[in-house]
Amino acid sequence: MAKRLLENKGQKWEEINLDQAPERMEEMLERSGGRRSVPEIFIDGQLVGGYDDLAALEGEGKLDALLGLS
Ligand SMILES: N[C@@H](CCC(=O)N[C@@H](CS)C(=O)NCC(=O)O)C(=O)O
Repeated sequence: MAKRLLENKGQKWEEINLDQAPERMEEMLERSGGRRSVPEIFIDGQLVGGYDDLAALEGEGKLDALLGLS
């Protein structure tokens, strides 16, 4: 759902799949402040959170600005 939302906004992203790159789990925990659920979404290196956080930003009309679209 996160990918669909970002795709609909014409965004590209780097996806790190922890199933394929388990060695990056520690990095994710550091960058997410210990959050273990996936996805953890970052925009310009800043933690947004999971899909629900991304969708909340969209609902509040704040996502486009974060993405540099407005
Ligand atoms: N609130 C999060 C929930 C994400 C979530 O529940 N992800 C599941 C996989 S689909 C997960 O990581 N479960 C393992 C865990 O919570 O440690 C979101 O909207 O992204």
